[in-house]
Amino acid sequence: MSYYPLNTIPDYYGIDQLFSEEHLLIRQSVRDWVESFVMPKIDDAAQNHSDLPDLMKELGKIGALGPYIPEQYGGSGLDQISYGIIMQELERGDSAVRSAASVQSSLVMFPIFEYGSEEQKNKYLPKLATGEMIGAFGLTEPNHGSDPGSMETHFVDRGDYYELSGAKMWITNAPVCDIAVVWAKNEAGKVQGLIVERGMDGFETPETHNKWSLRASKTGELVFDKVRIPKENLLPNVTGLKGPLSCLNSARYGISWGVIGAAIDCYCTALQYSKERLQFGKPIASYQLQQKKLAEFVTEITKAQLLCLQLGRLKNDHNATPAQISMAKRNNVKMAIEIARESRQVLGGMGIMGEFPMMRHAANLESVITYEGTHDVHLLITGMDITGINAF
Ligand code: TGC
Ligand code: FAD
Repeated sequence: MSYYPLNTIPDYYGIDQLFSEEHLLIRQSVRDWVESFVMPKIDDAAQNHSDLPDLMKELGKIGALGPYIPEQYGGSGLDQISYGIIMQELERGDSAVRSAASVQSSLVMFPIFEYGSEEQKNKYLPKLATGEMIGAFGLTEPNHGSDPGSMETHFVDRGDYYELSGAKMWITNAPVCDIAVVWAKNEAGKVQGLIVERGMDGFETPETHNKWSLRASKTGELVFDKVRIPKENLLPNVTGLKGPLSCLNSARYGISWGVIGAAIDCYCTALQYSKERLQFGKPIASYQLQQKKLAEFVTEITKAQLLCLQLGRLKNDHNATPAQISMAKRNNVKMAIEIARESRQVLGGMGIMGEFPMMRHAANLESVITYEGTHDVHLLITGMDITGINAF
């Protein structure tokens, strides 16, 4: 259970009036699920560096996996604003929960739906939508993070099959994945996507231990030692870096919404605590310095909500540009991490304790500000967009 009454979750500008009945129903059902499934267990999971049991199947049951994928393939056929709302509610619980849903939806189901053959869609999407199958997305490598175009992982055509060699690093859900969508260079040096299945000879997924961030999420490597990939596992309908980068557009959009949830959890906790905690004979909420923090939190959350709503509308119309998505990802993650850090101070010493969410969110957001393009990479994308000059 959350520490604060759920009716204190802010809608300062009446943005709810701009959502449809369906949007509000979706939000309520995901919010209820987070209260019952995530909130009671998340501190233990993060403290113990373990994931929430059956998380992916539970996410499948509430329709959080591939919400915008057509129902024909097991998705829910929802719009982009619904997808954003789901991400916001999940990340109010924990960034690890949103990460699980966004990797599965935007980085595994999306490329298979968008670039896969009909056989690939029918084989993988329904099982990914229920969480019966867990997917991972391999783009980053030990030597190439912000610059994925220089990747070394490659495959060669051996006649009956492709032979894949190389390694990916920092991969969400690698240790527990059943399949991985892996981006690698063909013999012409062009990037293509391959679906690699657990159990293929030469494919290993060692776990990355001792993270201080996203502790309720499994992270690891994908290692390929001359793995034989059946030819039918190549994604046939995209070649070039735009393949993986288009998946990132969808995931970054979801993160822009998601981190608002983490900020809300911190703000609502700080607001409630500040009204209960007495110092010098008065609630600390009565002091101007604390009010300044709280007022700034709700202002920043409201601005982020409006940014996401308009971005969602653009996305529904297929008009959102990658640079617009970069702006929202960068702005909103920074907003959330600052609220997590500052709101911890409102709780004084209690703010460092696991029974309150701030330290967990702040630590998680250190990953979120780095993955899916770092804070600085997104600034350079905006810079390039407005000046026409590439500063990478
Ligand atoms: P550049 O030459 O600019 O572009 C190469 C080709 O790609 C096209 N393109 C895009 N297409 C679709 N969407 C986008 N956002 C695109 N950005 C670029 C571009 O038009 C071009 O197409 P074509 O047809 O001309 O070939 O590429 P570059 O090598 O200079 O790099 C550009 C840069 C730095 C912006 C890009 O590589 C980048 O975004 N780097 C950051 C890497 C990143 O975000 N990695 C994320 C890994 S996945 C992850 O973190 C998952 S965490 C999940 C979780 O747990 O939630
Ligand atoms: P680097 O690229 O080495 O960057 C280091 C620093 O240099 C950064 O501050 C960066 O902004 C800066 N920098 C780089 N280039 C420039 C430049 N041109 N100008 C100025 N500054 C620059 N990847 C996946 O493929 N799949 C996943 O599922 C996935 N999950 C992840 C989960 C976690 C928990 C984490 C932490 C990462 C995950 N990643 C994943 C990887 C993530 O996308 C990368 O960490 C990220 O893209 C940055 O790459 P890097 O860590 O190699 O940093």
